[in-house]
Amino acid sequence: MEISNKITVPLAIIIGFIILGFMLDGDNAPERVSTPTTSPSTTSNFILPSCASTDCDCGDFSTHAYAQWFHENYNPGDKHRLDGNDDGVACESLP
Ligand SMILES: [Ca+2]
Repeated sequence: MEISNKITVPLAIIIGFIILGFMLDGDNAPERVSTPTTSPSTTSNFILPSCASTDCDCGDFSTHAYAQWFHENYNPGDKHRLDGNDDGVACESLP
């Protein structure tokens, strides 16, 4: 009995403080979660070259990034043959 009282009494005090803490916490208003409406831009600065409808060569692109962008988005199956060694990197020779 003595042991259980030594445990339950402090426990009751702690629970009392917790309940009191909730009661004194007047800020029960639900916090508004701001939902950003802006989505990350997925658009690219590159413009589809006119050769896209015919046949593009590495010479039609000014930079490797430009050729790579075209290769990944508009060159299915490497139909323009920009990736001769088929390693997924188009026009390695371009800067
Ligand atoms: Ca390549």
